[in-house]
Amino acid sequence: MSEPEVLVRVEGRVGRLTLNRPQALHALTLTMCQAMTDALLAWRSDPAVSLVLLDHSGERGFCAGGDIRMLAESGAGNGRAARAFFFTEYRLDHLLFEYEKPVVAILDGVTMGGGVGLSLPARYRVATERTNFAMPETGIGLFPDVGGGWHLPHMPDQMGLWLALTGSRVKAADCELLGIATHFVDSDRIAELKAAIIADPDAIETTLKRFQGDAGSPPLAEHQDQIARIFTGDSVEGIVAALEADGSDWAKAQSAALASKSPQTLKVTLRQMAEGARAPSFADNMRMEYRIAARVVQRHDFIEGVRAVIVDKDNKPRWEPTSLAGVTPAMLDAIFAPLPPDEEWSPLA
Ligand code: QUE
Repeated sequence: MSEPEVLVRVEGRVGRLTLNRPQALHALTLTMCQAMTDALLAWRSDPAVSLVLLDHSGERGFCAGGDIRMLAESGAGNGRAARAFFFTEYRLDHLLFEYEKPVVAILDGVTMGGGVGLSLPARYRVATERTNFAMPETGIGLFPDVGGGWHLPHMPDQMGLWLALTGSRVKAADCELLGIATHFVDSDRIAELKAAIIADPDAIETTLKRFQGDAGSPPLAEHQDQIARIFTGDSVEGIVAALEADGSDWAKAQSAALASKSPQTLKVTLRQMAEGARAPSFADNMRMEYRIAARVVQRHDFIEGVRAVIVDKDNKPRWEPTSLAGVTPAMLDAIFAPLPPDEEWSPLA
């Protein structure tokens, strides 16, 4: 018997979900999403469980994202396994979003893509000095899914759109600034924090206060006004032009980042953020994201992006279309169009 990919158990009155796929930085598989969903459904009505603790095993990283090799292999074929994964993963993200019992997520290390989808719905989100947060999907021709269309536009001063388009990585202090982290605890006190939560889950708020450390000042604050001014409007071309007009070293670095991303994905992402900001509910946003995912996973840029960044690691993806001008409104309309009614995403009943 090999180790389970998620450790599921109840300790005291705490339901504990521990991501346990350290060889892949705990990147999510369908099995992991199903195991977490089953446990959360059982604990929802179990009076013996009063709080859920979400963490990872071992030293490195909370969760790198999804099982991206599987998704690309499936997307190159009939896409069925990829759609099944997204369907189940988004139901899990939604279940966490609607969960009545408090959830505590410990973001002690890499927290990207799918790991963001699991943790942002949690009521308490604990960062450490090892937290490394990003939505890097534009770099592999995917898009910032797992609820990105809902969470990112709700961040202050367009900084969520900046995260989404550039794929930038941020540390704990910026996570506090962005509202990603509710608390900061030094990583060498995390084991003690978990023990304290398990010993008295009802005291979660006072426990977190007692362990609260100092993340330092957020480097992103220096660029907050620039981001608010530049990362706005209804076109990626407009953002690129505003960066050029700004001309600062920081703006040049952002231009270079955008120039390396999939033009298709940049335009998909901007439209996703605009539609997600208007979505009446998280479920409506997830229905939109599932439509996008079902299409994008079978398109050239995702398969090529995974080849260049994950498989061959040459970091030289050949995007198609090659330029923003080549990505037409008709292409975007096809990616965002409703699916046949029997293929649409729906939340768990
Ligand atoms: C964008 C992504 C992912 C990524 C890199 C990107 C992603 C993901 C991984 C990843 C990283 C390390 C692993 C692994 C997967 O990288 O979703 O199995 O060991 O899971 O630029 O979306």
